[in-house]
Order: sequence, then structure tokens, then C-alpha cells
Amino acid sequence: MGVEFIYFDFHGLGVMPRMVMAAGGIEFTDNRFSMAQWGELKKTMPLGQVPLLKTDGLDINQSNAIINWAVRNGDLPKLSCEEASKSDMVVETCREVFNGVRLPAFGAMMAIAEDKKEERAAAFRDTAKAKLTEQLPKIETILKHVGAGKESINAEKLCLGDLYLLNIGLLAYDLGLCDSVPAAAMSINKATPDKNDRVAAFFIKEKDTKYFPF
Ligand SMILES: N[C@@H](CCC(=O)N[C@@H](CS)C(=O)NCC(=O)O)C(=O)O
Repeated sequence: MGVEFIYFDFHGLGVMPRMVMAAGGIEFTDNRFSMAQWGELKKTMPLGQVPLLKTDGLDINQSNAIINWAVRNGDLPKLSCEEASKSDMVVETCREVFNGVRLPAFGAMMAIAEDKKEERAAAFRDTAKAKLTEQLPKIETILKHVGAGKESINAEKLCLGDLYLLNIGLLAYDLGLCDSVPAAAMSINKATPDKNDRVAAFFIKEKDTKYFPF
């Protein structure tokens, strides 16, 4: 039986599992659904949440658990202990930045009545923009600290940290903040898709996918 990934038809918490599976050469059925379909689907989910990855032996909830599964089962280049730690530091920093954007943005949106859809969307995006601007210097600092190269964290070896930087690039693009992304992160963002056919194919396939539903 093949692997099936279940998530909304936008990036959100689904983009990293999808990107890591694509970069690692894992074939999967990308089962996407709309917000309108979620009510019924939620009842069938083990934690009432998505993303979910259905594998042969186990249904895996929690996006980071799915990403870890994808790294273990894909064929990203093997890293030395030092290279892996550099990647891990960038991964954790990008997660911190991402959570520092999405959690306050959802909070700002939830503070507005449900029927005020446009106001809710504006509150989400305005807060997300402000928070990303505030958080981006952390990326520059960690890239300097690990001595990242111009095109990847570890020379010639695509790693999870590089893929997380691409995710921050996608987020910044969606929020109209590309110019604020530290130069080092943007050069990785630009270079990696050209140098890796799978990542390039992923970006082409996803070119019309929105980051958030708002
Ligand atoms: N810690 C979980 C969080 C999952 C989560 O919050 N999923 C949201 C979508 S991004 C969800 O399922 N929301 C719908 C709901 O809770 O009804 C993870 O990383 O997978």
C-alpha cells in the first residue's frame, strides 16, 4: 500500500511534510480537501487534526512526526554529526519563527467575531506580517552562527534546514515580505530549486498553492 498525506488545499502546516517527502523521493498520494469538507473529515481523524500521514503500519499525526518519518524514509544526503547539528539549529530557528508568526496571527483573528470574515482575514495577515518582520533577524543570526554557505547550510548536501529556509521564503513571499528576508536565506532560497530537480519540480507544482486560507 502507498503512503497517503491528508491536509487542506493550502500550505500551512502541510508544506514541510510535502516538501520533505518530495525532496527525499518519497511517492505519496496528496489528498487535499477544502475548509468546507473539514467538518465531516475531522470526525475520522485520530486527534481531530491534520496533517495526517497514512502509512502501511501506522497513521501518523503531528507535522513534526511526519517530517521526521519523511527524513528517515527518504534519501536526502547523509550528514556528519556536525552537519546534522547545523541543520538542526536552522530547523529549530525556522520553527520558532514560523510559530512566532502563525500563533499570534490566529490569536488576532480569533479575537474578532466569526461573521466578520474580511476583518478576521485582515487581522490575521497584518499580525502575520508584523510578526514575521520582527522574527526574521533570528534567521540571519543562526545562518551566521552555523557558517552557512551561499547556496546551502552544508556544502553540496541538501538538508532539512535548507528546506525549512525555503518554507520561510514561501511564507515571506505570501506576506509580501521577500525584501526583508536576510540575504543569506534568500540566496539559499534561490539556489536550491535550480540545483535539485525534485525541489524544483515541487516548487513548479505548488506555484498556485496559497500559504494560508485567508
Ligand atoms: N501540533 C499539530 C497541530 C495541528 C493543527 O493545529 N492542525 C490544524 C490545521 S493547521 C487543524 O487540524 N485545525 C482544525 C481543527 O483543529 O479543527 C501539528 O503540528 O500537526
